[in-house]
This record gives sequence, structure tokens and C-alpha cells, in this order.
Amino acid sequence: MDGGSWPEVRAGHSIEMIEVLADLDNDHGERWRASQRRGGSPGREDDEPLFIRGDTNGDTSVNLSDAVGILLYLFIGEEAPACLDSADADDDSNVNLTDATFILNYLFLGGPALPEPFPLSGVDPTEDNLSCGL
Ligand SMILES: [Ca+2]
Ligand SMILES: [Ca+2]
Ligand SMILES: [Ca+2]
Repeated sequence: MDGGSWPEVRAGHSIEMIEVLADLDNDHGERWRASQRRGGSPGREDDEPLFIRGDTNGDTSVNLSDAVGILLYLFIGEEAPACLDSADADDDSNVNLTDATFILNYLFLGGPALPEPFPLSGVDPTEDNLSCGL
């Protein structure tokens, strides 16, 4: 292998090409990324929405403002997060106060990390009726 660093891959995942170019040497790590789902293969299209669990405002990091966003949505009537799956921090298929506290517990009290997809974006591994419009 030559050129660039290769992406880190979670257990059960593969790597897939970011851009497939016929006239380029594709033996470069920077042209590959970890697959979003288990068993990914080069060139495969993802049709399910990708999100980071807990990142309710979609800025790619999970922090206090995401937990506050859930609270504003639930109790103040602010607009729902674009991806409700991201607001389902504990992945129990419901968005409620527990999800805000789950994020706060993780951020500030050393609680358990959020379920996948986290901290990298990916698809929801569990079935639910939450919409994800990202
Ligand atoms: Ca965020
Ligand atoms: Ca939940
Ligand atoms: Ca789910």
C-alpha cells in the first residue's frame, strides 16, 4: 500500500471508495472511507439517511446545544430536529426527556456513550417510526 493513510474501520465494516476514477491510481488511503454500514463494499450507494446520534442540530458534534435542542422541541414547541433519529439518543424509538438526559449524562457525568451511529455518522441500526430528513 502506498500513499496516504487508510481510514479506521469499525468491526464488521469495510472501506468504500469516495470517488471512483478510471484514470487515477486508486491505491491511496485518502480516496477511501470506512463504510457506513456493516459489510460495505466499494462503490455502493447508501439510500438510508446518515446521521450522528445525539447531533440534533446537525453540526457533526454532540454537545450541550444538542441536548438543549431536544428540550426546546419537547417543551417549548420549537421546530423538531431535521432528523428525529438523531434526537433519539438512547435509541429506544421515542424522543423524550430521557434522550436529553442521556446526552447530558454522557457529556458531563461520564455516562455511557450513545448507541451507534456515534461518534461517526451512519445509518440507524434499529427499526422505528422516527423520520430522518437529512
Ligand atoms: Ca450538534
Ligand atoms: Ca429515546
Ligand atoms: Ca432507531
